[in-house]
Formats: sequence, C-alpha cells, structure tokens
Amino acid sequence: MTAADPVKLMKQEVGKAAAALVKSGSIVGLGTGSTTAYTIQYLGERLQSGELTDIVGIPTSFQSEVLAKEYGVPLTTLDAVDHIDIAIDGADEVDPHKNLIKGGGAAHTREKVVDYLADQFIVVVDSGKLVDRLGSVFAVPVEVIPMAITPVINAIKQLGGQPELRMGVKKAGPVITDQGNMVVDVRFDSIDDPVNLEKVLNNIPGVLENGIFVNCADIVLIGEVVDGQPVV
Ligand code: ABF
Repeated sequence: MTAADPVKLMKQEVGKAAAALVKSGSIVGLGTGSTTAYTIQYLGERLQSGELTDIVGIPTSFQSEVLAKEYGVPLTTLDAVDHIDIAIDGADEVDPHKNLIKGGGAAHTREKVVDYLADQFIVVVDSGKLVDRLGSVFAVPVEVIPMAITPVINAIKQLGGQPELRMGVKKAGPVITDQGNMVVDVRFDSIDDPVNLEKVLNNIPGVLENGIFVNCADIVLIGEVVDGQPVV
C-alpha cells in the first residue's frame, strides 16, 4: 500500500477548507484546476449530507462544469443571477499583495469574469505558489484570437516579453480554449507593475484576456506539508 501523496492530501485539505466557507443559499463561482476540483467535490459531499443546502454554481470552465455535474453541485449561468456570493479558484502564482497569475489551465478568461464579479474571492494554493514578484516562476498566459496570433506575438515582443504559443500535450497543435482561441505564455524579466501590465496586455488588439489578476483576491488559503502532514 503506497503512502498517501502529501501534496495531494494538502490540495484536498485546502480545497475542503474553502468548501467549508460556503454558506447555504450561496451563488458560488466554481474555479478550475486540481485544487479547486477538491472544493467542488467537498461541496457535493456537504450537499449530499444535507449540511449545505440551496447553492448554485457558476462554472469557470468545461472542466469545472463536468466536475460539478459529477459531484451533484447544481449549476446556473450569469444570465440567471444578479451577483456571486463567493468564488473559489486556484492560482499559479500569488504575490505578497494577493495579486495572481492564473491560466495554467487556459481557463483564465472565464475565471476572471467570475472571480472579479464575486463579493468574496477565495484563492486556494499550495505554498509553492507564493512568490515575491509575479512572473518569477510562471509565464503570463494571454488568450488570443487565432487570426491575430502573429501581430499579438510581435506586439508582446515590442513590450519586452518573450511569448511562446502554448502547444497541446503531444505538441501536435496549439491548445484551444473554451472560447476557441489560442494561448500565448509570456515571460517577462521582471513584472514591477502588474496593475499596469494587465491593462497594457489587454489593450493589444486581438488579446481577449490575460492571466494577471490584480486587487481581486480577498482570502488566500495556503496549504503546505509539515512533517509529512497537510496543514492549511
Ligand atoms: C486555475 O487554477 C488556473 O487559473 C491555474 O492555473 C490553476 C492552478 O491549478 P492547480 O490548483 O491545479 O495548481 O484556476
């Protein structure tokens, strides 16, 4: 019998801790990624037990929609609600100001809509996602409409970025988002002003959305493994 993977256990604990914050009757933004997957699972279990009632979820990707259906979390759309009480989502990097890089799962466009709309946005990460400065480890994902991929790449190079078209698992072709677009991952030597860079990237014609999330996260739940045990 293999010992339980401590990182998996930690993701489960962080996901569970976020799910525990959801109150009955809430409209919940359901994030994307492996940590938020546990949140969706635990929301389903809380509903199943009757401890949680009357919630509806707004998925941020096809993945979160499938998981919600699998675990019995009822879904709705932004056309049917006038607010989102709480959004729970993962991240690829978190800086000391709770600014984020998201989009490792190419879902940042719908995530940004939901996470920014939410009255309370909770981020669930492992301690390895914490950075002093955004861009230290993760490139900035940028969703681009296919017909504009070349001029956008050129414009990003003019900004001093190093763009790379995100290819699929077998590198047979580009990753295609839920919106039918492509993703360019951009490395910057240093991101000193993420608020400004977020605006500059989104102003490039052909860019749909970038993965810099600023001034939106309310709570960051951080999981780590201490002496082989998950701690949140
Ligand atoms: C998603 O969560 C993405 O924006 C981000 O890349 C990912 C991180 O997922 P994980 O929890 O699997 O590390 O929201």
